[in-house]
Amino acid sequence: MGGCEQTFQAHQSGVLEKLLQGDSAYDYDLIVIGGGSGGLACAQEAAVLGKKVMVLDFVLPSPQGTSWGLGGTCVNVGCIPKKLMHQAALLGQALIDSRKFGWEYNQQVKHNWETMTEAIQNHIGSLNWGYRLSLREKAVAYVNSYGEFVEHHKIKATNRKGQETCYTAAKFVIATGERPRYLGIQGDKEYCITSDDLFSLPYCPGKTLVVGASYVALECAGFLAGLGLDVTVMVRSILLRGFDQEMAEKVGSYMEQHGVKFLRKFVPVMVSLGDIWNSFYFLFTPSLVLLAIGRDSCTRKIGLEKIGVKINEKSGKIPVNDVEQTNVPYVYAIGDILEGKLELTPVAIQAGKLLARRLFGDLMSECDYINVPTTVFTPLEYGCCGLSEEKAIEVHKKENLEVYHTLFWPLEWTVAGRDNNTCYAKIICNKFDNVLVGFHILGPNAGEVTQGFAAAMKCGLTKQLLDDTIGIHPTCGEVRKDKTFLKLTSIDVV
Ligand code: FAD
Ligand code: NA7
Repeated sequence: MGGCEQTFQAHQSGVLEKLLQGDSAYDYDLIVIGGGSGGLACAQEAAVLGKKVMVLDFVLPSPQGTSWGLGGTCVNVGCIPKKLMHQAALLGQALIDSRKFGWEYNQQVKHNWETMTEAIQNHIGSLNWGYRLSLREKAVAYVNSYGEFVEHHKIKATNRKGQETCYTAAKFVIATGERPRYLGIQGDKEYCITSDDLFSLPYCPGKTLVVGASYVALECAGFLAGLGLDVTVMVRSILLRGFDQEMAEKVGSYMEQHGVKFLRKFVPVMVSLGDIWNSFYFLFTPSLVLLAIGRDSCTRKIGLEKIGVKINEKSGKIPVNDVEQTNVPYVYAIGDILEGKLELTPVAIQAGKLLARRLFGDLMSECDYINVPTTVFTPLEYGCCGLSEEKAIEVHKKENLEVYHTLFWPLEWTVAGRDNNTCYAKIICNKFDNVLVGFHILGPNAGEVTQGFAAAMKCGLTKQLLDDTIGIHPTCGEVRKDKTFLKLTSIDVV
């Protein structure tokens, strides 16, 4: 229909032959580019469903030369080492508390960075190995090469030695994640490190300047200070952009009370050996500068323009529809590179698994990106699910909302003599149906507490149901009769 010219062209380019032969004309049913949280979940699920699958994973070394094994950001330079270092800092606090609980010890207590880092890196090594094993067991072909589209349905894989091999597939999933951004000022790549380097740093960083004020910056600043280091955070504007600002300020003030310094409304303009000049041109001399100023999507050097996959030119993110499909129908995308979605490991995993089941199984359900819980592992942990107060007001309007809050003192902190009137929980409800649209908690084990609330919110938790729920005593998650959430009114001073 419509003339034969395009048919001749399709014949000449080989497309027609492939169309007639069906998917069997390709080397693989599915090639996944990126073996991180999302990519591995998707590849393994597709293989379990009987498909021939390949995963390409390649780590370009950081400007400081750091690289790592299979598993992506979370396992190697994200959630896992970060939470373990947070735990190391919490143990330091527990040691202090322990004396109040009767523990007596004479030895001088000090922290050994090298011992911690080696133990964490060994654990990561075992996880890398586990992933390789798991791929082998499921017959997923793993290729440690950099993938780049060269033409429709065809990818070039370049290994460490520069050897190139091409592979074809019926479908592709892009799961290439993000890498830390640099400032683009003199000396930044030479003298600064990022989270990509911190967790395997072979020496104790000493006096540290953290540039940036989002969760990666505050978490790193928090555990470094918890390990006894002199830490300053350079903040351009606000803390924890995107999170509830009342909670963000409380996170910051707890850190400040516990030894972290904040340089507000500053940006660095130049870094020279050991020194950093900021926007007011005074000199700061830390032993280490850690940049945590955001992350760039790895989408600009993978040949997307060759096959016509659209990206947001400004952010580098890939827009997809509700089934994670890009504008090129056989190419899908998941994880941190998605436009407008949450950058979290469980989100990438869920999206990857469901995508494979929709493509190759009989499942139809889509990934639900609403009410995804998360936790910021700062010294005072902050867990949340649903909307921040600012976002709730934007979406539902202030007059349609009711906000309840409570301060609490964890039992474990009482005998230890730790801060009273610091741990805090807040819920934001729709005035008309009483449904919770936001849950926020600051306190120990905030992640564990928030997970349960997230399940309840998925079931449509209301304030009434929360009041009717009997708590587990004594915990931070309970909603006790004497500590029930109070309505936040304009006369409340929090
Ligand atoms: P990634 O896990 O980043 O995987 C992408 C992989 O693709 C990488 O291995 C990369 O090297 C590879 N790759 C890139 N380009 C190519 C190519 N062309 N060819 C072959 N391979 C390629 N999330 C949480 O849920 N909880 C946390 O506590 C948490 N903490 C974090 C702490 C830090 C410091 C950071 C940086 C992130 C944290 N995250 C956390 C976020 C989480 O790590 C990411 O959301 C998650 O890893 C995203 O998974 P992904 O599959 O999209 O990409
Ligand atoms: P984010 O969430 O993108 O935040 C970046 C932070 O760095 C934020 O506080 C910015 O301040 C600050 N920033 C950005 N550029 C600069 C410059 N030039 N100078 C000083 N400060 C700057 O980044 P994260 O690394 O914390 O996290 C990104 C993702 O990685 C996250 O979603 C996780 O999935 C893991 P601002 O508020 O813009 O003034």
